[in-house]
Amino acid sequence: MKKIDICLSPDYIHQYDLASCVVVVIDILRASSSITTAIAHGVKSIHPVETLGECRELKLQGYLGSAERGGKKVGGFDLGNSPSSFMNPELEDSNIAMTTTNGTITLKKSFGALQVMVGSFLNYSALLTYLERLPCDLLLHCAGWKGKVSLEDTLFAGAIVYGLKQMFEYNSDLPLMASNLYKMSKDKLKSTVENSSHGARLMKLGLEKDIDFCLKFDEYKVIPVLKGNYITKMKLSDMLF
Ligand code: 3SL
Repeated sequence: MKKIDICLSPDYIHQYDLASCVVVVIDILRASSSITTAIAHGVKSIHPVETLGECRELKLQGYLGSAERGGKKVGGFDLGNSPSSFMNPELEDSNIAMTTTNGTITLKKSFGALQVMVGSFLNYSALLTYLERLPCDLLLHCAGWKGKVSLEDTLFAGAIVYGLKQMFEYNSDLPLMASNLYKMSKDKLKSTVENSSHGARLMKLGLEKDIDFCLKFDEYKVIPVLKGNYITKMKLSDMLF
């Protein structure tokens, strides 16, 4: 039977055999929500990079630059990491280089998997419909915060496990723990996430609207997928079944 597991932070990714599974990268606040929004609004590609220097380099080559550190947009770049900034029609067909505190590192550390995609509440049902039919093992890779575990990412990983019912065998106790967390919190997502450490950090920065948006289910039907070293919209021909 196919197996499902959760990696709670990119610092633990060495414990998993990436080559044998599909990976969903999860950074609910806010990178995976922003990437989903960007791809849904017609951005052609997002190139995740780890450092500000790499992002600057790509900007010099003609990419738009999106850079966030500690929740704030970094000066000198075109965009920060707010989902709403990726709804701009002028971004249609653009190529964006992106660096964020944790999300882009999590993406980079997922390279080498059978397939890597981006998950968020915003594309929850589209993602589940795809994952249900996967012919292989599945790993939910949470971004966390600087190597530590984040409530909102674990919660969303739990929402996926919950939504997939018993289609995958649990490969550790984490799928059960995360789906129990989701079951406990699903009727009070907003207050749960606002009380998380990163939720509180974003609240202090006046970004409550971003939190509200990132917790919306099924705003979009797209699945952002990694092709080579960039993320783009999944097409029928990318599907593994
Ligand atoms: O850690 C990240 O990658 C970001 O998503 C953090 S923030 O929400 O932009 O502060």
